[in-house]
Amino acid sequence: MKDVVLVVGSSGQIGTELVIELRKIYGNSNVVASDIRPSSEKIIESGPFEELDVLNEKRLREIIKKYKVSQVYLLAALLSANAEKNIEFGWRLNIRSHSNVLDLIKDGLVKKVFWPSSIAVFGLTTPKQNTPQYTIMEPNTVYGISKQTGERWNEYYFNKFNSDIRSLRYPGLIGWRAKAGGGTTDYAVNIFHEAIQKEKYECFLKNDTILPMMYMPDAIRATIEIMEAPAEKVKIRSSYNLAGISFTPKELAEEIKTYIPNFKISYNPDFRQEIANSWPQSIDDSCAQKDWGWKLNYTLEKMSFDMIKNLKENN
Ligand code: AKB
Repeated sequence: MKDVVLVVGSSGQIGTELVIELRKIYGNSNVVASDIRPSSEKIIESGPFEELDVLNEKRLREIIKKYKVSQVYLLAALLSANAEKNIEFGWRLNIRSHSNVLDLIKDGLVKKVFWPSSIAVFGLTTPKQNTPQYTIMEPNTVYGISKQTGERWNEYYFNKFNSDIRSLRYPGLIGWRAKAGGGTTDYAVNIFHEAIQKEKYECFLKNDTILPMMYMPDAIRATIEIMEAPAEKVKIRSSYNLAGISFTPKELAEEIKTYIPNFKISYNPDFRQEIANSWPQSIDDSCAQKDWGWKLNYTLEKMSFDMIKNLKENN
């Protein structure tokens, strides 16, 4: 019998793409999409969708029982920029959603959980280049602190209760199916939309801000690969570094200009600059490569080509 999977946060940037891929693997009726907001037509029409506020533990448990769910992907969260604007809700959502889902696995209701961490777990005192898996971690954003707390809980639940929780420290994610939602790395998604629609973009980060990013097909593949890996290969139970590709807004704009020659970028840094300054510029993901065979596919060039092609064809 195939596993039944619940995706919490199916209307967001990752959920929109992950549900489609998981339905190809597990079958449409075995992947339950859920969100507090409606999901895309493609998701609602191709399989089950449940309205869910993940803070409502009773309703979460009802859905788990109704579909006999065995795996949960928890994607609901307030990202770095939005959490700074609403610190109490950011903390409550990010922490409570995580513990509601971890308790499902502790209570034996589900077998496996995926929970995303982020490069936001690092801070100003972390080495910025080739940031190691194990290093100083002093995050200074609500989002980063909540992710670091979550990582500690993941490892604690694994050691104490043998809970099979798997996690990746995502870099900034770039995809064409859904808009980015409230992060510091959102510029790298917005720039493509505005380049195509208006041939210009005002960036909220400085031109030379280097951040690690990843194209969504790589991120979705990494997520499914770590979830499908034999349990003994998942040696790190807090969260794995994922490197992606590191570039600046200026370099991305140059790449976009090869397809849209009239494209113009200007810079007007805001509060998100400070968040970006506290994050690593490049990441060492050799543990993910060694433990469960992770390999990146998309370069900056390949990603930009694919983003522009898909945005033009699908708008
Ligand atoms: C954000 O910018 O907040 C997120 C992240 C790096 O986790 N994209």
